[in-house]
Amino acid sequence: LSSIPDDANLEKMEVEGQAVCSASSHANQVSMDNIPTLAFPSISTSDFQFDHEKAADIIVKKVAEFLNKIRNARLVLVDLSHKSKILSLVKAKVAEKNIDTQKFFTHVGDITYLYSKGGLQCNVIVNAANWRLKPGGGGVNAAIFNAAGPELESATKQKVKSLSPGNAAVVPLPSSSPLFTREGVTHVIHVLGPNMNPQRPNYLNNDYIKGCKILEDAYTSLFEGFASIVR
Ligand code: AR6
Repeated sequence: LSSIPDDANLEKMEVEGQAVCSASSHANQVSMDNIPTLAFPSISTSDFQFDHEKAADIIVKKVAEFLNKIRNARLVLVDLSHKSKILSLVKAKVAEKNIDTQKFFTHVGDITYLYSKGGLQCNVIVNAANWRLKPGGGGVNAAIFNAAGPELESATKQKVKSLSPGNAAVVPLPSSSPLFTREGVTHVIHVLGPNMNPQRPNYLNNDYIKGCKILEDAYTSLFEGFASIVR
């Protein structure tokens, strides 16, 4: 497989407000489109207030484990801003490890517009959900349920009623969903991470022994969910 635009290029393209622009980068992008790709947000580090440094360590560890097991797949960590602290931390930690940067990279953009605005084809996206799997609320959960339309809500209800912290649920997206037609997303994986926000359910009261274990479990189950789609 030829190379894809690296993270710096993707970010540059974003800064310039353009989709994948040059002919060569477009060709490279297209050649990578066959590889199953999972886009995921950083679980628990915004509304759930989980420590960024600890989360970054866990992301890098779990990504490395996944890539050692599954060869024909790529993972993309997504956040909305170039100033994202979690993206910077993960990038710095990845640089110290032997991780294939074509198989794992970061991307700045809205996870619900990866193809149409970022030129990045991702067939599976992850949602940092709440335990009731309710639309709305805020953050990436609200964005994904809004973008996917009522199809995601009904498909989710058929599959699963609630989630406990550290668990994930794979939901096939009906082909009538705008996320399917516009972005090429075939599955959404809902995951519930550990919560360090006293205003939210399952509050862990700063217990990072439990919290780190739950965050590791969350990444394990979401990557396993992705592997079950890829196989
Ligand atoms: N595209 C990409 N990344 C995003 C987007 C987006 N559209 N929106 C947010 N992020 P959060 P949590 C990033 O708060 O901490 C919800 O209300 C964001 O910058 O969505 O796990 C649920 O219902 C951050 O890096 O999830 C739960 O109750 C990451 O996504 C609760 O929040 C996760 O931020 C879950 O909290």
